[in-house]
Amino acid sequence: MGKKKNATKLHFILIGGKGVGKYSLREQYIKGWIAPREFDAPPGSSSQTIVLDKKTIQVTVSIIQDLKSGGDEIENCQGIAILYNISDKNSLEYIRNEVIEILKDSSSSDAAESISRPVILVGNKADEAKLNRQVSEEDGKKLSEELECCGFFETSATCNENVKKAFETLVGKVMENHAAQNPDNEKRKKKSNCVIL
Ligand SMILES: Nc1nc2c(ncn2[C@@H]2O[C@H](COP(=O)(O)OP(=O)(O)OP(=O)(O)O)[C@@H](O)[C@H]2O)c(=O)[nH]1
Ligand SMILES: [Mg+2]
Repeated sequence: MGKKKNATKLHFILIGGKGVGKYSLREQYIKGWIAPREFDAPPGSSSQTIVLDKKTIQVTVSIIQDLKSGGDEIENCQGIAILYNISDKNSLEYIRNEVIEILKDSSSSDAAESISRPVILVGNKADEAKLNRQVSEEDGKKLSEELECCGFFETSATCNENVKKAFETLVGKVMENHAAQNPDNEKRKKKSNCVIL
């Protein structure tokens, strides 16, 4: 459709430990589809076009399965969603022990400072909170503050809770940064629109 022609293209990545719900969260956000429990997820990325604040944005979401070989995608993305599973405390430890290190720029020793793209922290499987919670909301918040995330959300991919809100916070933050970095572009666009009209 013509609408897609001028879409801003954003590429996000999902990172997290085994079975935290990376595929389910992505499918829920992009397709509104709940993956069956034992579904063998195909590799690759998934996209959708959204309109936020009157801007058309094509959001592509890729899953990083292997931290060691995902370097290029991590380097080139505009936003990162780090996932853990609230019913598996090892999945939070995995972020502390493996993920933070991979996201760091070699130039800085401070974890938060060195992650230059917007990051959200997502505690998935919130629907299991009553029966199986192993990570408190406080501990999730604490980690998100340490990493200076632009958002922290407990989500349920299965029940479609907070999924859209989490991704759109990331989209909003990236767009805000773009606008702050290119204030002239925004003005110029508005001006040229006036001339055309
Ligand atoms: N209760 C509950 N189960 C979920 C949720 N999201 C995913 N699951 C289940 O968790 C399991 C793993 O989900 P996936 O989406 O395959 O997770 P993944 O992170 O891609 O898994 P790997 O690729 O194996 O690391 C599946 O059985 C899903 O049905 C959720 O929000 N709530
Ligand atoms: Mg998967």
